[in-house]
Amino acid sequence: MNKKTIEKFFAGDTLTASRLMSVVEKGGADAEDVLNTLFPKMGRAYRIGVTGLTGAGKSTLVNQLTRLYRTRDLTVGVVAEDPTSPFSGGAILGDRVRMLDSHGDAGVFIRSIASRGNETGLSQKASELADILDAFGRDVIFLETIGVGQLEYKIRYSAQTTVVVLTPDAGDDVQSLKSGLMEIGEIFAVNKADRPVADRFADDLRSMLDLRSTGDGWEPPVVCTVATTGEGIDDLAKAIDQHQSYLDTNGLLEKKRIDALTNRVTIIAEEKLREIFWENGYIKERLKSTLDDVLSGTISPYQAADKLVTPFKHDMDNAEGDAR
Ligand SMILES: Nc1nc2c(ncn2[C@@H]2O[C@H](COP(=O)(O)OP(=O)(O)O)[C@@H](O)[C@H]2O)c(=O)[nH]1
Ligand SMILES: [Mg+2]
Repeated sequence: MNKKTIEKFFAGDTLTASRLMSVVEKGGADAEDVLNTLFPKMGRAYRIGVTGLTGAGKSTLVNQLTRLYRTRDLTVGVVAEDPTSPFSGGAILGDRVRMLDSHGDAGVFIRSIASRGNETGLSQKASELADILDAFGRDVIFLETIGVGQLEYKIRYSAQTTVVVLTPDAGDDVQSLKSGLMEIGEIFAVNKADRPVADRFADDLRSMLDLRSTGDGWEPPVVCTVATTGEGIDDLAKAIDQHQSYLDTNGLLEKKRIDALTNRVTIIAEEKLREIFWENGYIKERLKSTLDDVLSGTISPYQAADKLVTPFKHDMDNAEGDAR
């Protein structure tokens, strides 16, 4: 990264920040360089994960919360995953439009990433874009992610507080909700509470959460919201404040930081290992010959895979021996 870019970034130039985020989004060596250079300045922002199914009202809620945080004079960054439209392959326009509310306010920086089908990679990208906003000096960063299955589990590692957004959809009861979402929620927003069944849904959710034991002793509150009108937003913000001070007074912020960084290093190391493996000439060569053996029925896929990884395992065993 050149010195001038770094200077401009730290002087608060949004165009430079935006450019660096594009570099990070693309990935590769340049992205690594940016993330390495900015790393010492990361870790100051408070990150709030907002997750839930598409259409639950996450963007609308984030918009309302952003407005509220701005009245507290906090600067805000938003990283939002856009669901990919099956027709255009791009981000659905509506999502961006709804977020336009805060445009023109230099204290709000919104960045959306279109999901490209690579969902595990996406959460990491979202975290890395949040890292940039963190280094850029934003006080609060919202990470809006689409919670599906296992994937949102990873989000927990990059946010201090995770808000799960649910809707009281007709015919849906709490039990049928994806368990993954239930596990990661530190605060539950029952949005679209203008629907008649919302109160019952919230009660069901509360009694279900009562049965759940949380590892860190925090009892996740359930807050009813109507994101379109702003009803319940104050309560939601209050719940976030309470969670933040809970983490703070119980020394859990540091624990989250350790978990997050451990998770990050692990993921990156695995990625690098995979890359090194498949770029290796010997492996490329060996893959062909072992595949021939599998195709002819001489060895099984497991045996073939063993043949590929054995030399690496030897090297690692040696390294382990040397370390002792
Ligand atoms: N009736 C009602 N509609 C809402 C509410 N919150 C969001 N919506 C609408 O639900 C749709 C999806 O909202 P959006 O924020 O884009 O959801 P996301 O996909 O989770 O980000 C939009 O048409 C919103 O206007 C709410 O509390 N009540
Ligand atoms: Mg959205």
